Amino acid sequence: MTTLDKSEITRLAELLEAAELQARDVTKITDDYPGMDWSDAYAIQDELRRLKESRGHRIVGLKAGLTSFAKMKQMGVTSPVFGFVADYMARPDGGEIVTSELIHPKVEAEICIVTKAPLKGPGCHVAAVMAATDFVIPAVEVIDSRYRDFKFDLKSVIADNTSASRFVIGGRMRELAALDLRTLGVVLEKNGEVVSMAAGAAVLGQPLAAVAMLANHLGERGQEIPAGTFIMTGGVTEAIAVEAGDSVAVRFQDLGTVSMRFV
Ligand code: OOG
Ligand code: MG
Repeated sequence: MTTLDKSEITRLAELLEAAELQARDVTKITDDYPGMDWSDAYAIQDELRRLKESRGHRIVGLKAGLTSFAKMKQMGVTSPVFGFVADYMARPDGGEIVTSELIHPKVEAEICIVTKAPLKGPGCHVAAVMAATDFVIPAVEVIDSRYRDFKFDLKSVIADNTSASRFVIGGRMRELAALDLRTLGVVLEKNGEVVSMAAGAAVLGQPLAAVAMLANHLGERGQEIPAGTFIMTGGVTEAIAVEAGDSVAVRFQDLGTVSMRFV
């Protein structure tokens, strides 16, 4: 049950989508709706998804966010959030990202998987995720909160589809059995300088735990993760602000490098 009515949910989804498409920030929606709850927040995100699908966009992946201690500390929150990525957000490895389309972009390094079997909560755990993992692939997510100064609370950021904006899949795919995701090192470079490093364990002790949480979150709502789903497990380091002129390369141990230029 939501506390907001259907017309308010639609209005807020339209407001957030307009902010995204026009690259204009807005104040966080909990300022106007302090009583909104978790189901309102996800209902607004679901409406945002419907708006995109109704315009012919396809949802091409799911994401967990705020799954590492570095990110939770950076954003001042204490629990993960879940969202989606759409086809128009994808950019090629080594390609350009146009900053005039964005408000205040930041990059984050993400360990991702593609599933080969459905995952359904409640009760989904890391071993079930292992059994359902087809392969591991690295990505860089460009997040761009629609909220002024990137300041939000959890409900506002969920409604804003967890700041999803652009993503670049790159490097090379590997079988899960060939990797130790916990010790997998990640080095994030901006303009040739190392700006952040971490290992996979930064994400909930084991990045696959983020996928189990996502399956359990969807399970509560009667949904599952279908086979063949691309899933981003959340930034391993804090997010790094970028602007036009910056180039970013993220080196993932055993998974290659993902790079892009901001123009
Ligand atoms: C929320 C999105 C977080 C991640 O990987 O932690 C996210 C934000 O920090 O704006 O995508
Ligand atoms: Mg992310």
